[in-house]
Amino acid sequence: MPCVIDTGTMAPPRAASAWPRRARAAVAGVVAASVALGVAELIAGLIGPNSSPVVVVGGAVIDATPRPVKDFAITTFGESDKIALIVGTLVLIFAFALAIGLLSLRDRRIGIAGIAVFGAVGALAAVTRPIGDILDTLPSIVGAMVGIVALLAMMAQLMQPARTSSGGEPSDAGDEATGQPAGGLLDGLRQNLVRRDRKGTSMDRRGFFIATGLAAGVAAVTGGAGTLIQRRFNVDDARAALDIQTPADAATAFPAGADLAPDVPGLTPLTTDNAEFYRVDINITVPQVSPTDWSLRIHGRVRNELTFTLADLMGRDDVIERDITITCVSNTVGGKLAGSARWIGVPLRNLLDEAGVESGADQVLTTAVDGFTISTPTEDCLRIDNAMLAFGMNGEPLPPEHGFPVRMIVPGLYGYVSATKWIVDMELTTFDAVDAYWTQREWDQQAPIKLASRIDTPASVGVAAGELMIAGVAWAQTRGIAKVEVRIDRGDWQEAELAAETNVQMWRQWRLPWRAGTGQHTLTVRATDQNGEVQTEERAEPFPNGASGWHTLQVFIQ
Ligand SMILES: Nc1nc2c(c(=O)[nH]1)N[C@H]1C(S)=C(S)[C@@H](COP(=O)(O)O)O[C@H]1N2
Ligand SMILES: [Mo]
Repeated sequence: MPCVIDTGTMAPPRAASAWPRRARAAVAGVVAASVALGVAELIAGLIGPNSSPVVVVGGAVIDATPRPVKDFAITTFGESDKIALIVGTLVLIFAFALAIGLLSLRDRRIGIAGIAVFGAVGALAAVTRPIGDILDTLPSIVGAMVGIVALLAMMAQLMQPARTSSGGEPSDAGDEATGQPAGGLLDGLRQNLVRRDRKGTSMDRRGFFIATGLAAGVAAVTGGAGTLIQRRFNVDDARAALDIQTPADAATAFPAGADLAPDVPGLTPLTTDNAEFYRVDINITVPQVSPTDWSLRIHGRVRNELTFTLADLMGRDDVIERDITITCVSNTVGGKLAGSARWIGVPLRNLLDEAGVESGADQVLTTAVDGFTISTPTEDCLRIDNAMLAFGMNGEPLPPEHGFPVRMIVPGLYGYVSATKWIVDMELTTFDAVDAYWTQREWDQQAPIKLASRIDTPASVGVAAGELMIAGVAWAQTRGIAKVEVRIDRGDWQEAELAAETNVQMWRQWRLPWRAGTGQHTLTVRATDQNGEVQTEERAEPFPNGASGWHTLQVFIQ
């Protein structure tokens, strides 16, 4: 490139405050991209939030991300992984837009092509989403078209032909001042650009700033209006209007001593608040499913195809309420991707019995509105007590981010093979016939939750010596926890006190008093389930069927 000198720094002092032409071109690129995104949001507001280019491109990126990168994102950003993705996508878009602006200085066709590519990527991502259709390409296409118009309008102001031919534009003087040869492509431009009088220059600059300001205004208004209109898809009000009753077959009251958290600061509460519950799914925005439009079809290898509305499910007389812990397979040793709630729903076994599962249909394939699929062994759906289609969570309708209006819960199986949120379809099929979302990506077909224990307290740093409590939770779903042991430094295993048991499908808290001396200590925990299985020390990463190993914590006591 012939023109690599930063005119802003090389120019004489008087020009230092002025906007160099290239800076303005870069701004034009970024503003044009903002116009494209804003207009696209507005149209997505008319069509549906799943057509927003940021959402569809982000979704496509999530789907295409190789597993190690995804694991890295989950472990690095945790539940902020989606925010990280959006920020990352926007940074990329604006870097691209900046380059488009600069290249438009050479040739406007590059700018046009650049924004067109930008629109094409959005349109392609939109149609190839699992739930995408051709209409979903509109926001990207129209957004890109308006973005191109905006870019051309701004560039036209930036490249006003000369009015007179005396003097040079201060902000462009740097190129000349440094004696850089005006290279090939830029020759024509420079003839137009650098030879102007002061008056013409300031007028041109004013024209550019007016055009850019107008475009930025269009971006803000369309983007803002789009975001507002998209709120009409929001189901918060419809959700608030639903009344979730405690069913006759309610969860049993917790026995005394089941929840040690009130007495042990830092210990995970027995029941996780809905607002605190971990969230893992493939979506950038939370799917909004209208409870009145919702229905679930049970079909495939069944004798009776059935369809249920939410009212059908809520009105049944076999509704149950149960305390169940659910866990993500991506949870690392000692990780927080687990939570316990009081779920209300209809036993899966009853629904499948009514549908009449044909023999040989070994897989229940469920599909959600986000296009996500989960395969669950039919046998587990029938055999595991309290496997259910849930519509209530801790006395409320399911929160939108946890699958409103209906999700599946199967105690003892990792979420990706059991916990379909926003479920709309249930097909009885075979494992030979189809793979679900994560099994297509090589995670195991069968994924029972592994025996696990975690130390929640004390904290690693900032704790003073004295009488402390080591405490945490352990889970061995459907088998139950029999024992938790803690090892302090190289000492013997000491048996911790277990909280009273609620049920074998829920985690169990434990605690061990510790007279802590100053210095560095290593705490290790292991659990034993009610079948006598001792938690393995052998370390395994989450892929392909869940992490294992003892949770070890280094604490520094002051
Ligand atoms: N529709 C849908 N359901 C889904 C997922 C998803 O991406 N989409 N993720 C699954 C995974 S991997 C887990 S661990 C659980 C998490 O449920 P939670 O977010 O309510 O904790 O939801 C499961 N159900
Ligand atoms: Mo998960």
